[in-house]
Amino acid sequence: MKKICFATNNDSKIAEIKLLLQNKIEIVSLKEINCIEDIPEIGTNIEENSFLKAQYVSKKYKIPCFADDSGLIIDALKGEPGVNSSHYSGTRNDEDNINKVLNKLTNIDNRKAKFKTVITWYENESFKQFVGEINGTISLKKIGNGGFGYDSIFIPENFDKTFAEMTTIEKNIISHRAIAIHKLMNFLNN
Ligand code: ITT
Repeated sequence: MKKICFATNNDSKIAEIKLLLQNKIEIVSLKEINCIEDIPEIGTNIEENSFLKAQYVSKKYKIPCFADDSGLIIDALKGEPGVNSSHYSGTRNDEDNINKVLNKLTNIDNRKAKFKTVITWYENESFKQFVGEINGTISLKKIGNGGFGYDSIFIPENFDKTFAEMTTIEKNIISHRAIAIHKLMNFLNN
């Protein structure tokens, strides 16, 4: 089976993606290829950062690789936190980031938002990108203990609970990441 590196330092993303791939692909982590340095994420949008992570790892470590860059895009905040989702509050702390979002949305009725994932596949100097999106709303407060990141304030469309109230299997049926991964799998199978 071909070994592919998933260029992320986020263990929750690895857990979600391993469940989605069901051993159809052997994933190696950054630690397993001894990539312990910070990968520069200096792009101005999610597409660019996804590309930069995949390109950096594939070129330097000579391995086929994919990277996932994701963001929460909130209508009433003109698309924020978007590409800045991981450090929206000025720290990389999930609680701080969530509190900043909830504070900014105080007394705002329009709570529409979407999660977006861009996966970049990079191999032998060529690349391809796959996008997954899911619409939803931002809850009034944090609800649920599962998931990671902004999961406890995101209620996907047609549901009445947050991602953090779902199991990983439930989230994986509908999530932005799952949509992008299925597109990557179709591409790799062809
Ligand atoms: P890598 O760059 O190492 O993959 P990261 O956690 O920095 O890990 P992103 O830049 O893609 O990943 O994530 C931006 C932010 O969005 C970060 O705060 C994540 O916790 C959050 N996030 C990403 N996917 C999410 C999801 O499915 N549910 C909730 N929050 C998510």
